[in-house]
Amino acid sequence: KTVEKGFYYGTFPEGFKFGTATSAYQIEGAWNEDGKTENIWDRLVHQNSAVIADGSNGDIAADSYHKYKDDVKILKELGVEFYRFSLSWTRVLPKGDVSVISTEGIQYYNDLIDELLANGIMPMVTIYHWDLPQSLQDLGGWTNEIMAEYFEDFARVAFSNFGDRVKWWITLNEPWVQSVLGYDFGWDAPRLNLHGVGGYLSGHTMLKAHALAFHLYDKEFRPSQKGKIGITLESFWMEPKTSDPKDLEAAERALQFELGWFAHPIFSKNGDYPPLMKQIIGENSKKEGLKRSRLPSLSSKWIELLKGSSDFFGLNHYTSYLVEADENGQDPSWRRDTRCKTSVNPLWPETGSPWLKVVPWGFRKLLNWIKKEYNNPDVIVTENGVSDKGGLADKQRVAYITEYMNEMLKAIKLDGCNISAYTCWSLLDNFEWLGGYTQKFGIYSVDFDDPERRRTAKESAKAYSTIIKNNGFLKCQDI
Ligand code: GBH
Repeated sequence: KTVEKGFYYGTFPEGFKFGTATSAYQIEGAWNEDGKTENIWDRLVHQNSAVIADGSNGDIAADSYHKYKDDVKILKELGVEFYRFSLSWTRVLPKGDVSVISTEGIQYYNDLIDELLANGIMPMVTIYHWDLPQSLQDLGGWTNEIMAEYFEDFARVAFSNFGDRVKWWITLNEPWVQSVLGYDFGWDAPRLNLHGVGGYLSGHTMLKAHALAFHLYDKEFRPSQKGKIGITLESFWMEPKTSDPKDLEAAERALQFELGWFAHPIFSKNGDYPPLMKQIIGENSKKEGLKRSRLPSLSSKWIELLKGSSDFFGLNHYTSYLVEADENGQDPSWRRDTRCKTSVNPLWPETGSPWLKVVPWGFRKLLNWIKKEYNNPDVIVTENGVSDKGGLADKQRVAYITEYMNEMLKAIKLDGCNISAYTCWSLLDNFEWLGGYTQKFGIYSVDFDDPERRRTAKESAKAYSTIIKNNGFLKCQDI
C-alpha cells in the first residue's frame, strides 16, 4: 500500500522506545577539571574562537558535569525510557592512552549511570562523539590507523567499568561528519583541509575502530554483560532535483558517498566500500596520476570483520537536499568525487540552522532506502530534531517532531520498515559546534547567563512527553 499524502497519526508498535540525547563536549563543561585534558574541540575553540558563530566554547556549556542530577530530573519528568549521552575520552583517559585511567572521570559516569538507573532510565552510551584527545591528534588523529587500536583500548575501559549497567552501546557518532568536516573540508575540529585524501583515511580508520570495538564487546563482554552494540550514521535524504536520469544517478551517488561509505561495509550482504565509490575515486585517482586510489582498500580480513558488525542501524536524520549532477568543490576532494551539487527548495521551512530545512517526507524516503539497500535492518533513530533561536514557545519544534515522527510511523506501519526506537536531539540547549550557542536544539532551555544553568521545559518537552505517554498519537486518521 503506497500513501502519497495525508496524515497517518496513530500509535507505535508495542515495545517501541523513546529517548533523548546529548554529547559530552556539547553539555558537560568542566573542560579542565579533575584531571581532564584537552581534546580537539578544546583546542579549536581556544585557539580559533573566531570560527565559532558567537566566539563561544564548551568550557562550561550546560555544566552537566556538575548538574547531571538536574538532567536526570528532567529526563524523569519527560518520561523517556532511555538517555543517549557520550563519554568524554580525555575525562576518562587524560593521556589519550590507557597509561592513566582517571578515577574522577570513571566516577562521574558511574554516578550518572547510577542516577539514571535509580530513576528507571536506560543509559545508551556513545563511546565517541567527535572529541578526540589532542595528544592523539598530535599523532595524526584519525588519519593514523593506530587510532583504531587506541579507540579499542578506550572501548575496553568503557565496557569493563560501565558494561555491568550499560546495555546499549554506540561505538562512533557520525564518522562521515568527523571524517569529511574534520579532515577534508577543514571546518570542524581538527579543521584539516586534507581534501580528497584525509577524509578517506579518517573514514578508513574509523571503520576499523568500530570493527575492533564491536568484536571486543562481542567476544569478551557480551557473554556476561548481554548488551547490544552498534554504530550511528547520519544522512540527509537526497532528492533528485529533476527527473533527468543524470540527477537520479547524482542523488544515488550522494547517498552512497555519505551513508553508503560507512553503511555498505557494515550492513550490506557483500561488505566493503560501495562499488560506486571504489570505482569513481579509483578512476579519478588514476587520472590524477596517483599510484593508488585515494580511497584506501579494505583487505578481505577487514571486509569480514566489518560485515555484520552492528546489532542495529543507528540513524541520525534531520533534513533533505535536492541533488543535481555537476562538477563541484576543490580538486581533488570528497565533494568533487561525488560530482553532485546540492540545494534546497525555497518552499521548505527554515529553522535556526542554515543547513536544516523542514522536510518530513524525506525521513520516510530515507528509511525506505535503508530498508531496501540493507535488507530491512533494525533501525534505531539515534537523533532527530530541529533548531531555533530560542524561547519556550517553540511551536515549530512541536510541529517538526510531530511531523517527522508521523513519517516514521508511516515507514513502520505502511512500508514495513523495522524501526524500534526514536531519540530526540536534544534534551538540552547546548554548544552547537561551529554554531556556538546561537542555534538551540533543546526541548529544555538552559539559561547560559545563570551560573546555576537552570533548565526549563519548552512546549516541545511537554508535547514529546505526551507522545511518549500515548505511545504515539491519539488522533488517528487511517488512510
Ligand atoms: C548532529 O549531526 C550531531 O550528531 C550533533 O552533535 C549536533 O548537535 C546535531 O547534529 C545538530 O547539528 O556546516 O552548516 O554546512 C547532524 C549532521 C552534519 C548537520 C554536518 C550539520 C554541517 C552543516 N550534521 N552539518 S554546515
